[in-house]
Amino acid sequence: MTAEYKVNGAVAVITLNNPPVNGLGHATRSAIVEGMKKALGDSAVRAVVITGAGKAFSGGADIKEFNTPKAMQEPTLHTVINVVENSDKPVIAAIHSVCMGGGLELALGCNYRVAQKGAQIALPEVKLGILPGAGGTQRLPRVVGLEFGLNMIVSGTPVPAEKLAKTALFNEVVEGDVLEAALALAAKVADVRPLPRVRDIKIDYPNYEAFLQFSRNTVKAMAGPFPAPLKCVDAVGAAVTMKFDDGIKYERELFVELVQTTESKALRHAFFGERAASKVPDVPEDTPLRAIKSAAVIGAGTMGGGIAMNFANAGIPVKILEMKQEALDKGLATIRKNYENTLKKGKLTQEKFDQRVGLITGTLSYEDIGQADIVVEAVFEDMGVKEQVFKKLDEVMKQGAILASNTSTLDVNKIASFTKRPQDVIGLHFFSPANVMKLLEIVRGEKTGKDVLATSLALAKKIKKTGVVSGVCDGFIGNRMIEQYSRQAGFLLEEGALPEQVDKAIEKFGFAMGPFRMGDLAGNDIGWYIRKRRYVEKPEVTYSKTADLLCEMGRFGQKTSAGWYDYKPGDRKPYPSQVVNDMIIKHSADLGIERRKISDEEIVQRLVFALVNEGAYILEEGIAQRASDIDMVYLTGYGFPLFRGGPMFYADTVGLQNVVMTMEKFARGRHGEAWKPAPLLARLAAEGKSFN
Ligand code: 3H9
Repeated sequence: MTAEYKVNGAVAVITLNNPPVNGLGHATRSAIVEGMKKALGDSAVRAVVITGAGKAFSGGADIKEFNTPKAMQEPTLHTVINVVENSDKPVIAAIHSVCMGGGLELALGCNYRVAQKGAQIALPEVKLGILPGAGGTQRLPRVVGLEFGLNMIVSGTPVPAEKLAKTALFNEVVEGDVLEAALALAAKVADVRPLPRVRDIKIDYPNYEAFLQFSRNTVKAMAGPFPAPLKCVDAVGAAVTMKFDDGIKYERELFVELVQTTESKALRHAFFGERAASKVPDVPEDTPLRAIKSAAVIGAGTMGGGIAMNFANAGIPVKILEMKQEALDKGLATIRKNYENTLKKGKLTQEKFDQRVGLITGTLSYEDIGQADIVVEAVFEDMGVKEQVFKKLDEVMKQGAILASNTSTLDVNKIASFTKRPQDVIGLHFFSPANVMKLLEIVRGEKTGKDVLATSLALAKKIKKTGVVSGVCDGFIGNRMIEQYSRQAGFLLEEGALPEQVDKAIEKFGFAMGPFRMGDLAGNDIGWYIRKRRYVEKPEVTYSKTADLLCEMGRFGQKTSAGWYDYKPGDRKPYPSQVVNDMIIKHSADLGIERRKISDEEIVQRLVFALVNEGAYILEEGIAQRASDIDMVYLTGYGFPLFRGGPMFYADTVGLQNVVMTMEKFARGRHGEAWKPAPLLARLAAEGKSFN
């Protein structure tokens, strides 16, 4: 039963029991209405308490039901709340832990609310691209005020119950057992009439028009491509400008409109994608974890320093190993400076600053790191260097320590073979800047132990990263796909586009940064170095030599104040470069290519569908476990626009048949061989199916 009914003296207690978070799916909604009917029909019952079992009062509507017939099936959440609000016996919500979305809307339909201190209260719908659709926009401002209510609804940020203790949202906020407190209140109010209802409260805000206009302007500037935040303002506005029932109707219309938008579907896809990524079918959830109480990082460069900061931020002491004192001092000084900047911006307290800086120490000796529970190697990307490091780690590290490599492309199985304990070896691929970027690619070697994988996934959570598991292949999920994207970017230059056009087109699509601006930021010499190795190994793969020519000109990017673009000293703004554009045009002529005008649409399709096709190979080969894992890699590590849900989700929204048709068109052009659809993509398209 998804909600239990019990009578406790003269009080009926309805306990939501739909783990994990008492989502208000159809079965739970029906059970609440059943419970209410029983309570109203029982003359011995004088009041009703609604509470939640387990770790939540309620996390809200069941998001999985959205866009399915069940979402609309009676009793809808509106009906449930109407039954509660129209009850002629007082209904009291007893709230603990989590009270969000539809859960809070249900509580707002009750006559009284008692909360436990620490309970997280929120209307987080906006984060899913929708708005509270069961009265939240109309009722919350009536109890916490127009401004505070609007802020909660537009931001979706949880507020601890005690911060709302003085508002009309809660009759009581208690330290102890909330059910007991609710039962005591029920006894007190059982005969009080008329029953207080939130809908009857009038919002008193004389200057509401100016406030709403100000809110619209502010929210518009912050909402980006998402329609929901502005609609939240409109709906909250209705709480002051319309009669209650009209406001509810208006809110409903906006909700129905938003729930169908691609932006909302993309956000919900990312919500579930993030949670799915932490699950590995053959690694049970109860796999015993290894304790990670201390860490070591090899290499005090930008990457090593960033990785070390992650551990320190999570309260884990970390030792950084370097070969030379000078490099170590430089690395430690950079870390300190990073923290100082955060301190200066007021984003870190002095106490936290001291604590974090204090957790990071340096050493020049391998012997000093031997007792660490995990070591992450972040040395030069070369198999010979990795071999030396892992052989040494095998000698010095205690038994049971996790030996991780931050390699971005190299074979983790081979790295593991340098040790006598391949079960302890795993890839932990951080993205630069490692203390900021959310993505952590967790590369599972053939022999990686299940406990090592489970511990790495748990560690990702602890250091606030999105951990995504990848199998071993050249470049893993992210870089293997980006190679195809970069190849297309190069071909576009040869065929007629210039860097600025390519960057602008893909940035307009929503990418944080186009491929050429990104190259200039990361350093074009890094790709040059990788290409030299990669294309010697795979001579059959064609690629544009434009990027090599650029590097031969010494234009490595921002660090040399010259890359695809020109840069002025102390200024990161890219200026189109005449010499580079001349070089590109000359290169086309040398190849005998007649340059043509390329549309922005073609640019976007070639870059994004190149990702999609490689993603389909990766999925079919089992390198990624599921399409949403690939999307999470791109959303959290490569600046793919969130409102488009990731490359695989985006392809689904375009329609895989359309994707394949467009690829067939490209296959007839230059380097058409790159456009052979991956078998999985071809099959799904032919069957009218999608990746997700
Ligand atoms: C809404 O209410 C609309 C109404 O206004 C109008 C309707 C008409 N539905 O995050 P966790 C699952 S919209 C379905 O790891 P935590 C989640 O997928 C809703 N499933 O735990 C995961 O499943 P699995 C507004 C849900 O303790 C498991 O629960 N509400 C829902 O770190 C554990 O999740 C929200 O937006 C749901 N609503 O955090 C709240 N919520 O085990 C969204 C969770 O299979 N939820 N699941 O991977 C959250 O923010 C967090 O999950 C919460 C718990 C804070 C509740």
